[in-house]
Amino acid sequence: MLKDFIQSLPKAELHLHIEGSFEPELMFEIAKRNNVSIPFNSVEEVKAAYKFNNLQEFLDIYYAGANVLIEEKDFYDLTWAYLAKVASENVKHVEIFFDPQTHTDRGVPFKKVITGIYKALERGESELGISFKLIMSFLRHLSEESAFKTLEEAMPYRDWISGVGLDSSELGNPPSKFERVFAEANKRGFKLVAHAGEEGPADYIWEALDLLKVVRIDHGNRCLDDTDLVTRLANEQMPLTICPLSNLELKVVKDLKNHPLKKLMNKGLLATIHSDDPAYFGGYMNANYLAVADALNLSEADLAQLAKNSFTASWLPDTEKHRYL
Ligand code: ES4
Ligand code: ZN
Repeated sequence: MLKDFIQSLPKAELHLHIEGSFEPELMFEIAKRNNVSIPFNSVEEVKAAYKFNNLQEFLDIYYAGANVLIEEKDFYDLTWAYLAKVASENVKHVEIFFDPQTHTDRGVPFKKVITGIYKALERGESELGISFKLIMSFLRHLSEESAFKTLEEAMPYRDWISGVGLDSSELGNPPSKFERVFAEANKRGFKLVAHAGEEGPADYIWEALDLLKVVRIDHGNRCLDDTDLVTRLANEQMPLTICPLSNLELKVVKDLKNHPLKKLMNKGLLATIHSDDPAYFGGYMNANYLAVADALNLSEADLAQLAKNSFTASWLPDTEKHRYL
């Protein structure tokens, strides 16, 4: 069975927003202990509200859900629940995003957010054998100034953070808006990634490469609109972290049968499969592999290649990567 084959593959998760792994059951539990009200009466009601026509409709609900997270323990519990889940899916390595501004803008200190997440990641490494990297993502709908402020707030935790990213509302917020912040982050030794070409045009992918100097593109689906860009991405073996169920739920694709993954692979691009916001989009890593495998008739060889690609594209040292290649 394809399902068992997917389960058996060691995989690396490289595109996961930890706030997007917030399952309704845990949301109710944390809301209760923090005395925060949420506009839903049951888990079923929450899940029924998860119907999106585009990225912005999702983001509005995603930020509302995150309001429940206040204490260090909340971030710890969120991250631990995620790691326990993916340990059961044979995920061996995770490089996860957190969105500090989602929390600091509501008065939750940076320290509580990162300490909760980091302690859970350390426990995951020692108890579950899942290695990790942490990526701090700037919200692109906020200002350059706010991103710079966040970069400064992160400096006491420099050693805990491997890279910086760029997420949230893409259209109207091109990578160029953050050129100076990324240049500064680069100087400070952070690895750089950015969401580009999810809803936005191929031009935003060029900007992410040339202005931000990223080492991976998150999503990047829209590169297929531009043949010169495809050539560039293939020549550089630039990873594209593809999220099939996210693309389906946010109407980036109408049907998974139209998903560009197979085309990307056939053009020699380094595509990888990830889950983005699994609590909102209906599935973790294996569900994403299986959904796209079924829709596109992927072979076991294709799936094994995608799982290998996830390690190739990771920031594990070569010595550790090679165990999986
Ligand atoms: C996101 Cl799917 C997606 N795109 C952009 N930003 C995000 N933040 C969380 N999920
Ligand atoms: Zn994302």
